[in-house]
Amino acid sequence: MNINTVKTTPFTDQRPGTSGLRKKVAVFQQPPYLHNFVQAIFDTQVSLKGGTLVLGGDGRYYNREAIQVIIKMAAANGVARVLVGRGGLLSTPAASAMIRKYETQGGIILSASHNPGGPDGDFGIKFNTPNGGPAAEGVTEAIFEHTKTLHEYRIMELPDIDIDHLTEHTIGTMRVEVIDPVADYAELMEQLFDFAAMRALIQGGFRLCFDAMHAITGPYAHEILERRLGAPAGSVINGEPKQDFGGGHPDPNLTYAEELVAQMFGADAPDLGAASDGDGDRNMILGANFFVTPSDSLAVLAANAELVPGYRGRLNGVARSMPTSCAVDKVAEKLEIACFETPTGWKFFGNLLDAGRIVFCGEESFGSGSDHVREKDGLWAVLYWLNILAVRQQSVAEIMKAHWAEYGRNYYTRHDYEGIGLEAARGLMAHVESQLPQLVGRELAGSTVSYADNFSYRDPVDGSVSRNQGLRIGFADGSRIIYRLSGTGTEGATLRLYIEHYEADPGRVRGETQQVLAGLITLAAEIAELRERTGRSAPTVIT
Ligand code: VG1
Ligand code: CO
Repeated sequence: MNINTVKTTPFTDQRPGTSGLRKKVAVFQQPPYLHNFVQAIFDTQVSLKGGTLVLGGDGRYYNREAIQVIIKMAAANGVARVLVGRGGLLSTPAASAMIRKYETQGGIILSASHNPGGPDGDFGIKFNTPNGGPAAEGVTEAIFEHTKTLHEYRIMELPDIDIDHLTEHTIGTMRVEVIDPVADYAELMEQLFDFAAMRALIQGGFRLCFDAMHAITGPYAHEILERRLGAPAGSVINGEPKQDFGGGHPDPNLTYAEELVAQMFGADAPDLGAASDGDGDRNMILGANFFVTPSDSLAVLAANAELVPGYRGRLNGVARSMPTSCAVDKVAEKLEIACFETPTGWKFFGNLLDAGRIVFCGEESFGSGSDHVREKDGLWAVLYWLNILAVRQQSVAEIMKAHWAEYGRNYYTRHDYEGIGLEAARGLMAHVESQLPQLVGRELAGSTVSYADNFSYRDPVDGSVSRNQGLRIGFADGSRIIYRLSGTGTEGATLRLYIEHYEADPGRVRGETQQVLAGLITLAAEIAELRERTGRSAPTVIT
């Protein structure tokens, strides 16, 4: 078998964003775009030489082709062993679990997460470090720097290998093991949760509906919810992974998980509804006629840790991303545990988890997780809720209302303006930022602005500093307005506007979230000259 050293020209646009490098499929399909980025990983992550690499993806279009390229490049770059999910499949949390369990030198995950797939959709690639988590900024920057000067890549000349059967291959000095993508993950879940109590709940007639959105979690949900927990067949819908996610948008929110939402807000709704995204790290939780915001969900997980075997007696700290609502802060205050505020993106939780300073972390973008892996974990959150429901014997709505009564309620919404021009988006952010110093101390929308800044984060573990992580305006009454530009899109810019209002007495404010927040939403638009600068009068998606 020949190793080819191929001359290449560097690209200038391979800087990873919030979660890996994401581009249109057509960009990745054009050699040597993928090859260059993969070579930059091998060149900079030197422990992979002679080490083990976990490899898998969410099954989207171009996943299989990319897997073959990476295997051949791994062989040519001296990797000793590759663990690849059967069919090239691995959910993001399962890949993280596998990196940790087999103590590998890292993993490559192929996914553009919640972005649509198919030939005209998006593709992505992400490197995870030996802790199982997305590479920290220092690592992604080193990879990016290298892509700018790369002149050759190495690839083994060989036919495609069979990744559809649980077998082993030897390629030169490298071993490739095709592994069951579900087994290790399912076993980990059994260690964390009270499966007996959950089985009993379901046997007693509790009904659930899990929407896998034709993405990666289908096989995981069939195995865990239906086979191991005994939920009747049909409890998992859209459970067959498809390369284009069945033409849908694999983003578990009230807009895109239509079929699930119709069931959960229809007559005779199941007791628990849930959905996950393209790569299985997000979750949406619904009760019968009830939506749980992701920020509230994180708070509920933390408040109920004593009910769950894997977490009883060990909750010492929590973290949330800056734009996530402060609901979990209230729980941390009451439990007298640490609470950290990090920039958006799971990579910022890694150090805190590794150092044992937090057990739970989460984001408003339908992500929550714990120290069991180093990624957010969609199905984990669903099982966690199921465990709570089995113990408390209350409905999702009852649990949420009792939570608000105890901790107060953080009304919260995110408005996304997708596909606005890059220039307009940057101009808007600069305009907001220029006003921040003058806002402090002013009385706006019924409260006084107590701080207004461009969020920057100093990692308490390694001291590294990340700047420009979003513009925030905080009020004396706990309300917040936050502006951020997305770092996962592949076209133009997406502005995210996050609005929050805290109500200590949940009985006092009546009305829908959008109504309660209307004053702050209008104020946020005015400060940003939103309509004038973007030409939009309404957001693309509201969550
Ligand atoms: C979005 C979310 C962020 C999340 C990221 C990756 O990033 O806001 O909270 O971590 O997606 O999620 P951005 O930069 O577009 O706002 V996904 O499920 O990759 O895995
Ligand atoms: Co995802």
